[in-house]
Amino acid sequence: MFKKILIANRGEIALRVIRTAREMGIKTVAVYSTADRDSLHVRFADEAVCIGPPPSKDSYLNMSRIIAAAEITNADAIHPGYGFLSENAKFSRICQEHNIKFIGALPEQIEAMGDKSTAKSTMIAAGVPVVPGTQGLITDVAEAKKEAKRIGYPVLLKATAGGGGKGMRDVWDEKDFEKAFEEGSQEAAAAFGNPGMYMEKLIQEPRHIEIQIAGDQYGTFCHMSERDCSIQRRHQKLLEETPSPFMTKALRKKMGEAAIKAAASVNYEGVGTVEFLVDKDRNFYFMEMNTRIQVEHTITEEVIDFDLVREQIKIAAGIPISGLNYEPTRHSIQCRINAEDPFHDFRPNPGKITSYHSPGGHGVRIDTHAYAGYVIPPNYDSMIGKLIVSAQTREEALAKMERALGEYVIEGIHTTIPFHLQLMQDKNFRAGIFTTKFLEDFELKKP
Ligand code: MV4
Repeated sequence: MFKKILIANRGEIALRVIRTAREMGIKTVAVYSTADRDSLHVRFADEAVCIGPPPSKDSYLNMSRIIAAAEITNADAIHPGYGFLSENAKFSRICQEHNIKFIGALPEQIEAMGDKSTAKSTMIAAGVPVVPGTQGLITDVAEAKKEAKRIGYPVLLKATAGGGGKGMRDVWDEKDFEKAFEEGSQEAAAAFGNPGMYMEKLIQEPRHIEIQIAGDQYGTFCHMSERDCSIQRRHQKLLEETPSPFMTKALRKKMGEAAIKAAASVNYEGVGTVEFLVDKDRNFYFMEMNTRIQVEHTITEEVIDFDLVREQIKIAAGIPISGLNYEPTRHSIQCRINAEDPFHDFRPNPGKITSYHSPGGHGVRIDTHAYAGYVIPPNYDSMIGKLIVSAQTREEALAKMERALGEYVIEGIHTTIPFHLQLMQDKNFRAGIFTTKFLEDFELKKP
């Protein structure tokens, strides 16, 4: 087992990793930018190394400084958390070259899943269902138009370097095809330095349901239930829950098996997530695979009673997994608490938390780095915490979430708490009737 893990991240996820490492008897090293001097991850780690100024590119994304910090502290592994370098193939490779175990995917696995069009071809070969569309990239617009006619409008043009919907364009009529293609491709080139585009049939009113999986170094895999992440706003998830209200036992088994096929096709090692779109008839289609621990991993931990970070560390250390698949035994919901003003277009709102009181009681979990007096720096993600509740049924979990949100006091900044409180009142949400379009039509009432 590792003796010392460096955590190449900040905020709640850095704390999350430190907690499990301590339980496993593993020492921790925090790295931090000058903006994060007073952060809890710095205080809770056994050692801390300042790696640079506030901009991410000079600190949390600076590979040579992070490797240097690992070398001077004698860390034998690096946990990248989510975001930052967590899905960076080059960083995974550099860790390998320095004999430091990257607690995440191997470079080849990250590369295989990073390019969406390539990933899709890999899935077709592996027998994982994908949305009908072009095989590979669009090189000839006239050809692509013929193809669009064959699969039938509406179609969706996607950037192969994609993520966050950048470069994506839906096309409802042949006359709009060329313009959408040019615009999408230009947007992708500007955002990712890669103009490559491919095309799919547009799935209307889909749900976003993802499957948590794990694979070890010996080719054993398991699936660990699903998460419904349909409640998103401009590709930012705000609430996740498991089980999905749309799930059936039969569908879970089918999607779990497909997720394992997807992971096995790239010899995946570690914990990962396979994202699917699910249509109204419960057809499901591979969307992408995330080769990292995700923000929403917590709800899975609650319903299968399992520490996913511990599993990540064990797999990286070469310990085999059992290969048993998991069924949820409870219902869990996570609300993301962001320093944003929901009444002004979710505008980020960094600053000082003047007072802080967090909810508690049975079935309530809070993963956060926030405290009274903490100053949220403007340089990073606006998520300051996650409120997770678990109960025997969805009804009980909803009631508990509403109660916990009501107890949560964060003063000095605006947060997404009022948004979540209103969401809990929504009739369709309460009934489990929602798709990825839900928040487009959701009307927030001014207080
Ligand atoms: C789609 C789709 C409909 N049809 N693909 C959004 C981000 C990206 N990685 C894939 N996305 C979508 N792909 C087809 N063929 C709708 C979306 C989509 C979406 C997916 C999941 C969660 C929220 C979403 C919001 C808008 C669009």
